[in-house]
Amino acid sequence: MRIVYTTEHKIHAPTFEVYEEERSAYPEVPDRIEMIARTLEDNGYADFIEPEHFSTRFVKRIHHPNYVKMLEKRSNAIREGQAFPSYFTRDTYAPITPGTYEASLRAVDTALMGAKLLKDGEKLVYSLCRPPGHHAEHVAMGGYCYFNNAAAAADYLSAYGKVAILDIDFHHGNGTQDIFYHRNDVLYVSLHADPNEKYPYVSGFTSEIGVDSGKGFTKNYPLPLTTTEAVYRKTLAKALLDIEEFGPDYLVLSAGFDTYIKDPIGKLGLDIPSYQRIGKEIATLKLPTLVIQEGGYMVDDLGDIALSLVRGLTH
Ligand code: Q9C
Ligand code: ZN
Repeated sequence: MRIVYTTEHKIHAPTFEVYEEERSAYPEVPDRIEMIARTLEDNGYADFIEPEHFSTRFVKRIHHPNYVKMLEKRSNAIREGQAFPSYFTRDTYAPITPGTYEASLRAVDTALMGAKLLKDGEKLVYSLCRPPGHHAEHVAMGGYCYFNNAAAAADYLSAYGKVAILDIDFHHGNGTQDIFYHRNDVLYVSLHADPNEKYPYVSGFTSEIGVDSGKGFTKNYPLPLTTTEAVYRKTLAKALLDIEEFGPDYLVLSAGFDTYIKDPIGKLGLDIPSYQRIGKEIATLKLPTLVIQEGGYMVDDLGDIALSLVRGLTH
């Protein structure tokens, strides 16, 4: 397994989010990726590669050019503090800091590099993207996300075949859904906490199935907060059937670890060994697979969770 990683994610490090009118510590910290990288390396997954610099043309295929320009300008203009540009943000969970644009571009590069390796014949690649991406919509940031890494990778791969995106982050990937809602060459399937209860609140319902020729190519599986591993895997089996029926050439796995039982933001009934079993089930698809890092906030355990998932995907 190749691992795509760059230290440049560290230049994006917001200090606070706004939550219920109060400032609170920002949970999407650089240590998340460092922990995963170090644990994988210590356990024999040491084939690290730096992402190339891809053209921003790839970003502008999935985000409005004005949005891309805004993020560049606002990041570069800021001297201290954080900005929340009203028109282009969905919530108060994606502050712009001086390093946000550069780091977000490098996260997209990290995803695109993985996509390129898959296109060139690699069977499993793990792109250690940070900041995460699946809440980033065509014209809006939100939920710790600025550019949609998984969407960039899926769009890149769609030139070479049919692509399925399986999103197992705790939260619904409203951004990824938004970007592919009208398309039938990229299937988006998501398992996530019931949006009646959890962020992003306004999307991720079963009634959202796509639009125009994209109708039927979005599939949402909202889960109750009491979901156990058994229920989770039963739902995953349905999602995998959707993917098999679609018959893709590539799989992009939006891997968030905030479904972990000890996660401070998400949490469903999954423990560390659960991820190995989940990985094993996903591997039954026998598809070239690109893992894209999304959320997961229990920093101390993120490495072990990633390792567990990778063991499942590779055995
Ligand atoms: N302070 C991802 O997992 N709500 N984003 C947090 C707690 C926002 C999560 C509220 C959650 C966004 C990529
Ligand atoms: Zn999440």
